[in-house]
Amino acid sequence: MLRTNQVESKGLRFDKTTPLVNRSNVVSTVLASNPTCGETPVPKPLLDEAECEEENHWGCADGTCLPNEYFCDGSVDCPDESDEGWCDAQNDPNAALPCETHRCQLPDCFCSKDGTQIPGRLEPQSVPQMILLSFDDAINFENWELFSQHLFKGNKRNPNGCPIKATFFVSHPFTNYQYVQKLWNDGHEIAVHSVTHQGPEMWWSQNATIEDWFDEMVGQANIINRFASVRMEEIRGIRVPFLRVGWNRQFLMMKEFGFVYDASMVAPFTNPPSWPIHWITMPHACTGPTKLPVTQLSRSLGNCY
Ligand SMILES: [Ca+2]
Ligand SMILES: [Zn+2]
Repeated sequence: MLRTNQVESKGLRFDKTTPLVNRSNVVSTVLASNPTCGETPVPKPLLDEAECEEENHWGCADGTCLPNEYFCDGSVDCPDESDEGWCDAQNDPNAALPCETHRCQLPDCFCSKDGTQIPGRLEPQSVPQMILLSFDDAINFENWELFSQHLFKGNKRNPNGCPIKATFFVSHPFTNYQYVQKLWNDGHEIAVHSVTHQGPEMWWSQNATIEDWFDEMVGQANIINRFASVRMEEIRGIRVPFLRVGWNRQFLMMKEFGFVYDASMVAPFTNPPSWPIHWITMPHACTGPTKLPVTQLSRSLGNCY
């Protein structure tokens, strides 16, 4: 049970007994606003037009040269704030380039224009099928019987004879951590799905700051560690509520904390379905943690994330 000592951080409120989020490593962020009526517009950065001497450096609007990864990383670095003033998911100088298969060659790069190509030009019939079973939201008495008495009773097995396991992306409201601990002890993976699961949906993509991302995801990792005794180093993945991927700020938080994968991106319904990696419209810089896209296999299933 969580209790006493209510603490507030911007956009997030939860009870705790001791600090659950270690803020010493948190990158402080003030995103400059894009120019709007009545405000002094943030000047546009020069980027490669600044002709910086050092390799991989770009120019702020005032000519200051900085490493190119500082542009649109969610924290202000240029003296004139121009590195963060012209950024969104469509305008990011570090965004992944469009797929050009002749320039993107293994082992350094792989892309597929329609999402159906398999690395190494393998045929689908010769690639072993692997099924990832995952669930998100609360774990409590309402779904415990389904998990313990039906899906994971031990009678469904892999080809090698081992019982099947799943990944549970756990959000805090209504979760009973006794069940989370039991699932982990039984060999399932426990991962993070935020503390609040708050709406509106687009808050996750557009408004959440890096500090909000730390509060929500690292905060939930700490809660799982404390109340379900799951080892911190074994909490590796996150899924964003409503699958609303959070652009660079989400991935910067993941990199800083050490989350190794995200499972929030959705590949649209196609037949044949998209091969697992489908990068063409990835809305953030092409670095950092692995992405495990969620592929829609049927139109008939409801969507409730
Ligand atoms: Ca920056
Ligand atoms: Zn959810």
